[in-house]
Amino acid sequence: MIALKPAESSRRPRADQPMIARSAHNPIITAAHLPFAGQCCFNSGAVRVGKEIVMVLNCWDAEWIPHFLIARSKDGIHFDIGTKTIATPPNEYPYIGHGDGIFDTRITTLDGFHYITYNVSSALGGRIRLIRTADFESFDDLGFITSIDHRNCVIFPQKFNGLYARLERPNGEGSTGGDIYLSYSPDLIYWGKTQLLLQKSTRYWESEKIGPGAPPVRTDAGWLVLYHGCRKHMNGIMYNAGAMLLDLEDPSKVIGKMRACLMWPEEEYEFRGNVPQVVFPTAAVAGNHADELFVYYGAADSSICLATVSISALVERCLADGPCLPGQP
Ligand code: BMA
Repeated sequence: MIALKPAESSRRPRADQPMIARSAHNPIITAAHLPFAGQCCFNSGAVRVGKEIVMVLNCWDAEWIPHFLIARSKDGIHFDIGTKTIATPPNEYPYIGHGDGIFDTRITTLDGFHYITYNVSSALGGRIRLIRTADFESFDDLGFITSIDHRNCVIFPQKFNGLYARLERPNGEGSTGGDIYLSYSPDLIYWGKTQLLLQKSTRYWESEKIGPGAPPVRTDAGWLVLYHGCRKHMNGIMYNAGAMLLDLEDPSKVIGKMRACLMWPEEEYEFRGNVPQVVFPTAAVAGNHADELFVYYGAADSSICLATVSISALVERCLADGPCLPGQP
């Protein structure tokens, strides 16, 4: 007779990624928390405003119509979710009724405002749109800030030589793109001086495409950027998370980058959902002490999760691994 052993938890410590810890409360926001009958919520931006964390919660109702709701939390885990949606997909071709509608919010606090970027689906490809708010009570729609076929746009919380800066990924994967670019703007609306920042494929776990995840976090050693990196395998595409460090004065310089994946799907809630095997970071905000980051990420396109990470450990790891660019061992 075979003796059956109890199942082991998949939350086992790993020697190669000691710095990221998933919250025991995960998933922290699911469809069950929504103020209406909903399908799911995922990939939502967040910022710290004083003692609160404010999230622009991206969720879909029972008719699969997208909503952006304002959610607030004192501990970063339990959120009070508002009922008023702050954005809806444009009501005309090529946007109306297409795909997920509006999704992937990110927030950057800059010059006394909070800027919310998000993706808008269309029959011709996705675009990025921008909202500005001072208080998360009233909102200005600043319109589209990219042409067709862009996604994953994060704005730096600081200007460089008088210009705003953002990281973005023109759409595409496989042989047709999937790399991260840096652009500048005098006014957050018109963008240019675009240059390639980081190509996919420096490591297998990020071989299919990469894209900026959370808006950059300023540290003494450089800009810490969490991003997603995907690999294609026999059962689809797996979304992992990585980290890189950019020069403080010149963010076009990658000064460090983790060789290993920071985080990859391991838990059941990251494997079971609308799109299995997805961890998708969208926010990195100050945690409970000076060295802690709260990382918010979407899991399996179905729920929102929290992980904590030590800023200094992440910075040290990026610097120790070096720029780690394509073609370098
Ligand atoms: C990306 C985005 C994300 C999503 C991911 C996995 O292209 O659309 O919203 O989490 O795919 O489906």
